[in-house]
Amino acid sequence: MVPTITAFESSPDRGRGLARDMRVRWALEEAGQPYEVRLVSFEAMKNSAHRALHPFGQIPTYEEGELALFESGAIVFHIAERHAGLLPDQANARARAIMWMFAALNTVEPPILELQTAKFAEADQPWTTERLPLIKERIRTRLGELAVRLDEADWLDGGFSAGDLMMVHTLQRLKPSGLLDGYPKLAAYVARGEARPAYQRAFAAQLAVFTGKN
Ligand code: GTB
Repeated sequence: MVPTITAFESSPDRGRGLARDMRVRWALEEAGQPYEVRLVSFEAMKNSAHRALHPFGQIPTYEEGELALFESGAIVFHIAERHAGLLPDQANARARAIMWMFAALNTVEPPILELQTAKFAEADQPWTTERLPLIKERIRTRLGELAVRLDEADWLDGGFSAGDLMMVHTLQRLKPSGLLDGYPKLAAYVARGEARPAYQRAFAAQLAVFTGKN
C-alpha cells in the first residue's frame, strides 16, 4: 500500500529541505518506496481532521492503510523497520543505529531548537541577547563531542543508517548560523548525506511543491 505523508503547503524555507517531512521523504527514497503527499496549510494543520492524525497540529504525518503516525522519528523508524536500506540486519548494529536516531532527536536537536526559538520566536525579548551565547555554547559542546566520535569515519557506526539520516537532517538546521563551519568533519558529514541520490530525490520533490517543477 502506498503511504501518504503530509507536508507544508507553504513553508518558510520555500521547500529547501528544512521542514521535517524531508526526513520522511528521504527515508522512503532510501528504502525505494513510492509515496503520496497531501499538502496542508497552517490553518488546516490546526483543524480537527488534521489533529485526529497529529494531536499537536503539525507535519509530518504518515498514513498507510489503518496505520496513522506522527513524529518524524517514529515514522522514519517504522519505514526503516519494514524496508531494507536504513537499519543493519545484525542485532547489535541495529540497536546502535536506533541509538543514534535517539541521540539526534534527544541530545543534539534540543539545543538547536532552542537557538531557533531564541532567534525567531523570542527575538524581541529582553533576555535573548544574553541567552544566545549560552545556547550557542551548548550547541558547540555537542558538536565538538559528535565530531570526536565521528572522527574520520563516513557515518556514525559503519554503513549509512537511519541514525545518520536523522543526525544529518538535525545538523542541517545549523547551516544558516555558521556554527557548523567550526567543525569541518561534521560539515563534510552533512555534505555526504546531502550527496546521496535518495536525499537528492527527496530534496527535489519537496522543492517542486514550491517551484512547480517535477
Ligand atoms: N517532533 C516533531 C517531529 O519530529 O515530527 C516536530 C514536528 C514539527 O516541528 N513540525 C513543524 C510544524 O508542523 C514543521 S518542521 N510546524 C507548524 C506548527 O507547529 O504550527 C519545523 C520546520 C518548519 C519550517 C522550517 N523552515 O522552513 O525552515 C524548518 C523547520
